[in-house]
Amino acid sequence: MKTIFSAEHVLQDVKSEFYGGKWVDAFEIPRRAELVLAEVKRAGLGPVIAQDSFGLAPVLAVHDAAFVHFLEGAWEAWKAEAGTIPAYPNIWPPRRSRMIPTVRPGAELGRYVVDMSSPILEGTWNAVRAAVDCALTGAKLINQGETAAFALCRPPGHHAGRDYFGGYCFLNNAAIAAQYFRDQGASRVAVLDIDYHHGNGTQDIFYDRGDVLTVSIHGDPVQEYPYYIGFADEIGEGAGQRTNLNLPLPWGSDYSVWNAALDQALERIRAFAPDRLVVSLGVDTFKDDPISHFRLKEQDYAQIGARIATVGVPVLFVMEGGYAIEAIGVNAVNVLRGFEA
Ligand code: Q9C
Ligand code: ZN
Repeated sequence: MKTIFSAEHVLQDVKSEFYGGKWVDAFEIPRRAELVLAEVKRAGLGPVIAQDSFGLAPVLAVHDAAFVHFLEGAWEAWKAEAGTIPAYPNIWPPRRSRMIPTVRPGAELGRYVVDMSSPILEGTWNAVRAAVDCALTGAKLINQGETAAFALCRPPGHHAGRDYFGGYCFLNNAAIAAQYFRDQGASRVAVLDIDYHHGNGTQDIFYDRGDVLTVSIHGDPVQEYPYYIGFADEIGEGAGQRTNLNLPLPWGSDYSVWNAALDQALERIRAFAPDRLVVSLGVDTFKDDPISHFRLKEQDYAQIGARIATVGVPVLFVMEGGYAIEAIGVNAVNVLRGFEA
């Protein structure tokens, strides 16, 4: 399969993360994507191509316009007040706030970001747009007849909602691609999120819609980011009733436990009979991941890919998390090779 990769990902280059009450070396770093790319090439997965430009229309089909324009101008507004230091919030709106716009960049940041893991830097907007274009280019390839494509997106996207960002994510690459499939004629689209963390942004975006099935296997939100959302009783609402499936698992889950959840996920996806499948491909389920607590091994990822292939619909793989960087390439590419085997 083809891999879509943009060199512009390096523009999102965070040095430190506030983690466990301390500033530590950042986990979501440019080297992640470079190592996945190196393994794609080493393994001979297929051609690596650049992204096309799709503009903002497909982004605005998913995200709130004021939010998108905030992200677009956030660095310049912040720089004018704070200078060229990373833009972090130090305040968030309390529940029942009226959300009246302010003229202060820090207050606007707190309005839109949910945590401290996703600072805005000078190059953030360009990196984010390139990642979206990688996902859309993969979707376009599939619409042209490819059975699968790998959008090597960075920064990741699945924690970004219609009007918020966080968890290293800014715009929701997978959700934008899923909506693009709908707008280009697919009747039903499924999103399978196998990142260790719940795909809260994707769930939220499609929660009241019956045309996009969202399924996520993830660390139980009583223990894990993004907390607050991702519980098993969240099934969708309105027209989206029963088109959201959450499969939370406890810390320490190994592949036998995880694979049983995948059984349920695939059964639901097959019953939905989608025209297209988007896989939010995080490999932070790996046993050595520094911020996660599942126990999957290198070889398990090939099994996952093979099992996803049994659904028998075209699949767009979209890169999400994975922070054990010495293994991220092998684990991600094992899914893709397992799919093709
Ligand atoms: N103590 C992705 O994998 N920090 N995002 C959690 C928990 C945020 C992960 C800290 C983790 C976000 C795309
Ligand atoms: Zn994750």
